[in-house]
Amino acid sequence: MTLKIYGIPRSRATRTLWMAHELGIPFDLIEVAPGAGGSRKPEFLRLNPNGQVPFIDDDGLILWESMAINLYLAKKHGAPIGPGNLAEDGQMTMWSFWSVNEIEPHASTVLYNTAERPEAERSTAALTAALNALSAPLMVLEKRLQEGSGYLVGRRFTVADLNVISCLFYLRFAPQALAGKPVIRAWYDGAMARPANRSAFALRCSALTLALLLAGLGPNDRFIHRPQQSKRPRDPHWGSRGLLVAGTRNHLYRTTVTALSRR
Ligand SMILES: N[C@@H](CCC(=O)N[C@@H](CS)C(=O)NCC(=O)O)C(=O)O
Repeated sequence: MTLKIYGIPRSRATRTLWMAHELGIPFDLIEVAPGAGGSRKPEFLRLNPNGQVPFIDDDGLILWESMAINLYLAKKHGAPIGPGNLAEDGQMTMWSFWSVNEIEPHASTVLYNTAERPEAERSTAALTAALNALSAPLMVLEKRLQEGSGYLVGRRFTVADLNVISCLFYLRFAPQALAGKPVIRAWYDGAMARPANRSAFALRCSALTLALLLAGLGPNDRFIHRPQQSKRPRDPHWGSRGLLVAGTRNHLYRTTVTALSRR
């Protein structure tokens, strides 16, 4: 049975979509928006009791947690993007755990306080503290990439790079975070330019994704306040070119418009 990926590109599901594109495997994207109007509906809570996306159904195997999903797919399909042996498996797991523990919480704080929250709710103190907290792990990353010829594991692009970059993505409105880190910068830019990344990320800008994002909002979702935002910095992965690519790529997906149709 074809792999089913639940989520929308404007969520952590992008990580899984990127992975699926890297592997070149067929999949169905079941477009479920995060939130009360989507992932927290009873039919989806039965599949992921956490009420979040992404989750997958791989021939009856239900998995949630974006990093675990990507590592599962990596192991299932193996090298080059997955591990070629147990040692690589360990290293890929290590970097993935490291990114959710050492990078993602602080990088999320950076995102909230540079773009995601309405300006009035942003905290300079929280932003500064998060950037400070990232300083040591980013040095670790810079050093590793220098030693590993620009990659984390096996001197090639793997799920480890993909998973870590998926967390670094939250720093896109705070370029100062990567100032003085030329190796990370080059590695990040190279990964974001990969055709598989382009295919997955292009859909973040599609009209359908945006409609579904709105459809997922429930009365308790804080995103409901977004219209109050006056200044949202330009998203480097957003723009007319993205919309064009999204339009032409849409046909590649066999899409079930779940969140909208069930509202
Ligand atoms: N640790 C989880 C986090 C998943 C998560 O927080 N997903 C968000 C979208 S990016 C979500 O579904 N939020 C909806 C909600 O919590 O109601 C993962 O990496 O998969």
